[in-house]
Amino acid sequence: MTADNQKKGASRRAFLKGAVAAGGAVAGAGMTRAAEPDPLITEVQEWASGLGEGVDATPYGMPIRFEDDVIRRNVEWLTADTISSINFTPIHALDGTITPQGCAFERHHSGAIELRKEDYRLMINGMVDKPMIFTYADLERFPRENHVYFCECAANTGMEWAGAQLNGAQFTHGMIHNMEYSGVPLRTLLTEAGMETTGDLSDKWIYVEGADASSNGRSIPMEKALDDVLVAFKANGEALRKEHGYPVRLVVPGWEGNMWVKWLRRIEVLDGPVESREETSKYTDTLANGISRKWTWEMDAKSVVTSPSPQSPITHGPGPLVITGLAWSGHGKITRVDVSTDGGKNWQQARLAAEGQSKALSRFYLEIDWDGSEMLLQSRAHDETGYVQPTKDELREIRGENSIYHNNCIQTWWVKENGEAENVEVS
Ligand SMILES: Nc1nc2c(c(=O)[nH]1)N[C@H]1C(S)=C(S)[C@@H](COP(=O)(O)O)O[C@H]1N2
Ligand SMILES: [Mo]
Repeated sequence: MTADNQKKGASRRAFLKGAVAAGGAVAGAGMTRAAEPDPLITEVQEWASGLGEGVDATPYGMPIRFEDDVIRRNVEWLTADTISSINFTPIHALDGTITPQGCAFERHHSGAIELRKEDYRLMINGMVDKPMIFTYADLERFPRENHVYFCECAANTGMEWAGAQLNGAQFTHGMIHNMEYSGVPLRTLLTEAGMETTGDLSDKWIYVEGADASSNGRSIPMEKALDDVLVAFKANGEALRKEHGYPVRLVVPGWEGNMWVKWLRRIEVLDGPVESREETSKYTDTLANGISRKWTWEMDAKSVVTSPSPQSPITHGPGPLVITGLAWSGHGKITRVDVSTDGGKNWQQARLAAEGQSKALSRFYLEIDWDGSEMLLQSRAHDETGYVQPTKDELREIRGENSIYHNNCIQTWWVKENGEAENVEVS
C-alpha cells in the first residue's frame, strides 16, 4: 500500500501543477488561480500599515479570537448538572496528536477543586514498612520521567451503543486527550515507603483516592502500579490545569480514564481490591445475559476519522481531499490504520504521521482524489498485539446493548455530495 500512497502523492502534485496552467478549468475545485490579481496579494493590507501588539500585551496567551469555536462542549441531556459531568475535546478541529490542556475534556464527579501546592499532601499507607506523607516539594526531589499518553474515559462513545446518536466526532469520541506528562514513577514512591517490590505480588493491590469530595477511589493491581504508572505534576510542559488535577494526578497508561485519579491524596497498599462504587456499580459492563464484566481496565484499540466529519464538513469541490483521524490502543502501539470510503467494503491503508507510540494517540492521513460523490467513511485501527478494531455489529454480538463503557467499534460518517457529514450506522 505504500507504493499506492506514493502514487497518490505523485498524482496530487501533478494536479496542483495543472491548476496553475489550466486556469479556469480548476475553479470548480476551489483552488485559487494565479492568473487573476488577488488584492490580498497585490494591495497593502491594514495589518501591514501599522504596528501590532507589543510583547507585554499577553503575558499568557490564548488562541486568536478567530479560533474561538475550538472549545470543549458538553451534551446538555447527558447529565443532570454540570458539576458531576463531562465535556468533550474538539478533536474535529485539532491536528497532530498533543491535546492542549485548555480544550482537553474534563470529567468530574464532584466538580474541579482548587488545591494549593502548599496545602498538597500525598499519603502512602497500608501494607508498607514506612507509611509516608509527601509534600509537593518532596515529590519534586525524586527522579522524573516524561511520557506521552492518551487518557480516554471508559464512557467515550458510550451513547452510540443502540444506534448512531451524536452528530460530531467531538461528541462521539471526544472523551479523550493526549498529553506529555512529567512526573515520578509510582514505583519510586512505593519503594520509598518501604514496599517490597519483588517476589509474588499477585495478591497485592493499591487503592487510590483524590482530594475532592467524590474521592473517586479505585483499586489498581500492584503489577500495574509498579509498571508504568506515573505520579504526574506537569502536562505538556506546564503545571496541570485545575480541571486536570492540579497539582498532582495519577497517570495510568492505557487504562480507563476513571483510574487516573486527580488531586491525588492517598495510596493504600492492600491485599485485595476495595470494590468501591467506581469499580462495581460504575465502570462495569452488563452483558446481554445480565452478568456484568468487571476489571475492564484496558482501553482496546480504536480510531475515528476527525475530518471530514459532521463538525468538519468538506468545504471544497471534487479533487484533492485530506482525510485524517486519530487511532490509539491501551495495549501498546498502533501499527496500522485502514480507511474505507464505502462503508467497510474496501479498505486502503492510511499513512501514520509518525511511528506509533505505546499508549499514545497516533495521527493518520489518507490523501484521496475525491470524485465528489457521497462516501461512507470509516477507519479501522490495528495494534501491536495483532488486534483489529471491530465493527459495531461484531461488538454488539459479544457485548449486547446494555453497555455504556468500552465501545471501541468502527465509526461511520456519511459524507454527502455537498460535503456535509452525518453520523450513521452500516450493517
Ligand atoms: N479525584 C478525581 N479523579 C478523577 C475523577 C474525579 O471525578 N475525581 N474523574 C475520573 C474520570 S471518570 C476520568 S474519565 C478522568 C478524566 O480526566 P480529565 O478531567 O483530566 O479529562 O479523571 C478521573 N479522575
Ligand atoms: Mo471517566
